[in-house]
Amino acid sequence: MNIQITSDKYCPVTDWDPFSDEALADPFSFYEELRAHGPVVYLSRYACWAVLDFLVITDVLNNWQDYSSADGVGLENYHKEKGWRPKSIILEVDPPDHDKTRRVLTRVLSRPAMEKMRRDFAIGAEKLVSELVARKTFDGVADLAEVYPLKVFPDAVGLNKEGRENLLPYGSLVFNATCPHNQLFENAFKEAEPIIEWIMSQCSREALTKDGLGAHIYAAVEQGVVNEDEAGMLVRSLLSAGVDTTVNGIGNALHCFAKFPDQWQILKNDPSLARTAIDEVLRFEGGVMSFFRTTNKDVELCGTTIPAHEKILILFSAGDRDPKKWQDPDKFDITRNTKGHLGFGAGVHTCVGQMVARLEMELVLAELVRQVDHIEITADPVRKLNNSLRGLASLPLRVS
Ligand code: OVM
Repeated sequence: MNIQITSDKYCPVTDWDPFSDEALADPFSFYEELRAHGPVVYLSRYACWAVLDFLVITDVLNNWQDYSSADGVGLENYHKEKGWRPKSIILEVDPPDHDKTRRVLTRVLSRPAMEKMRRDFAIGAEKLVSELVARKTFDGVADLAEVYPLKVFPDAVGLNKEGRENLLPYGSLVFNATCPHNQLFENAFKEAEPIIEWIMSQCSREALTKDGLGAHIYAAVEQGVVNEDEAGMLVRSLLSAGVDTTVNGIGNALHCFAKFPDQWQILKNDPSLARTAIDEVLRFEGGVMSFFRTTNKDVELCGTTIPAHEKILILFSAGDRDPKKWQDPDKFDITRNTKGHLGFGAGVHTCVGQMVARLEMELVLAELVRQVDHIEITADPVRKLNNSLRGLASLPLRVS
């Protein structure tokens, strides 16, 4: 990569493309190279700034006043242009608007709902893992990571049984769209219309069962907290953020434990480590690799002046490998203190659905710990490239 320092930006300038296939496939070596030049760099290709250091990232994420989400968390700048879809009323707004919608989802995902999900999801995990263990060889992504969330989560939301094959492509759209209109973006949008249409049709009150998370969102209308349209938009948020992310989470977890059998043995010996193991998977592999913020005013960040209404790329996955924060950051170590990792973000927008994601990952891991001694990779894993998500398309496994 070509790093040049120009005086007008007062920070390193690079033409590196974080959304190139090469960077998305293995971002970590690039982060390291870039980090050596400073915590903030200017990406000339996209006319935006990027932040790499854990502390700088958490400062930015905690300062929603200056670093806004309201102009979108993608490269598209709603201050200047229209987005590809009506913007999310929870992700792409700042307080106080954000707090109102967030409270609705927080309540919908509160303890009684989680306890019900735990009971239902546990049955699904037991059944699926038992089937796969009996088969011995399977694809960790196509047969497990994609199957499990796509069964349990839409059931919990209260979605129709038909059309669920649209959920993953929609996730792919949503997360590819936070970035430039590159080939990945174009591919995701090739046949997008029927997918978007199906998703929107499932967000209405009538389309949902009477007792799922979706119906609970609509209950907030009766309480006068949100209106009918807003309730539909919050269902859309669940469907946007709740599927692809957990598929990758489970796939990445399988990948880590297959790659590092010593860590699998540590987990087998002490299954109570499952929770930190999940956090370490999220730190080590990352979930969402990057999102943007937009400056609300001229700001000074690590000595660099950034004008108002400019985009800043938050490289969560770089922060989670920052050696100033993490000892031996490139080591997958489920016994480390993972507190503060950026796998679910940080600040007011920290993932509101993380208990659901954790639950799914935990139940799958727990079931594997119970039934499997060894996990081994039988052929090269294939990466699934996405502009903001890190995950696999295929992970051939043998378990015994
Ligand atoms: C949303 C949403 C929430 C989190 C992540 C996300 C782009 C979307 O509310 O639609 O991915």
